[in-house]
Amino acid sequence: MAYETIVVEVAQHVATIKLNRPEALNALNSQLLGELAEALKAADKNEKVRAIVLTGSEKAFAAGADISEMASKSFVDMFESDFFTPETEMLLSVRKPIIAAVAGYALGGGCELAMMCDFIIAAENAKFGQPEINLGVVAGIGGTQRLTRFVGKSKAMDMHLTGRFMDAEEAERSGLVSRVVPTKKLLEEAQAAAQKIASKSGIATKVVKEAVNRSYETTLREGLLYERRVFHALFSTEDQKEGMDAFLEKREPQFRDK
Ligand code: CO8
Repeated sequence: MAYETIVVEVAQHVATIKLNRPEALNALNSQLLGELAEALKAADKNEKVRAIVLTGSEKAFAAGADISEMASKSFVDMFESDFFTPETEMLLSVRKPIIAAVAGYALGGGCELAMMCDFIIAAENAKFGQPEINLGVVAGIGGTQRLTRFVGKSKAMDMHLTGRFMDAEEAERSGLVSRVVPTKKLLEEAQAAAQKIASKSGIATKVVKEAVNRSYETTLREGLLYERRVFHALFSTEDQKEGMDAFLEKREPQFRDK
């Protein structure tokens, strides 16, 4: 499918989806989010793809929801269209791991989009923020909930209430991002991480994703029970036998997702 606001490339079992509205710092409008949802669905179905990298430009991952598209909307418009819920729910339904590779601005909906991915690798020039307060609104696709879980109440309140930005170093220190890399190397590092994931058992990576995400949704006791059951269940796979045999035979495993 031909996209106008994103660019998709598949190489070495990794789909790289690049947000591409440079004239608006990748602001998220309905066309972009629709195309992103389509591309994610296609990548999740594509047997050649085993991991996904979502990125933007060096200047902006995404500077938030498109303000020019939203400005004149009424409550009824937002409510009836369930503004961007179906598109963003699509991202949450993807079963393959998604890495957000963030350079430049990740603001408002852009920060929220990055937080919906499985982990974030930040470039040294990354800037995260939830500046919706400056527009007289609040975050709308998870910013008050997810940022709080990542960085704790105090920093989340600070960012949401003052609208200040967090740089890459603070984001790493606060647990928002998994690592910070030189800006010029961002895509290379994110793709290398995705290729590493792609070399694992596709069953185990999907189970990891489900289990870690479950830790946000349930009690510790239920989460531990779930983990124990899926750990036991993986002993029914050929990949478990292959992984453990390969270790004992001192060779690289050849996983077959079976
Ligand atoms: N929407 C629309 N256009 C934008 C946006 C945006 N969010 N951000 C930047 N642009 C446009 C600018 O209007 C400008 O266009 P033009 O050249 O035609 O005037 C172009 O991008 C370049 O921007 P600037 O000239 O402002 O660039 P600077 O380097 O001076 O500043 C900033 C960069 C600091 C990022 C600045 O552009 C800015 O503050 N942008 C707005 C950030 C913001 O408030 N984001 C939150 C938006 S609200 C939101 O995300 C709510 C999420 C709720 C859920 C939605 C689901 C997706």
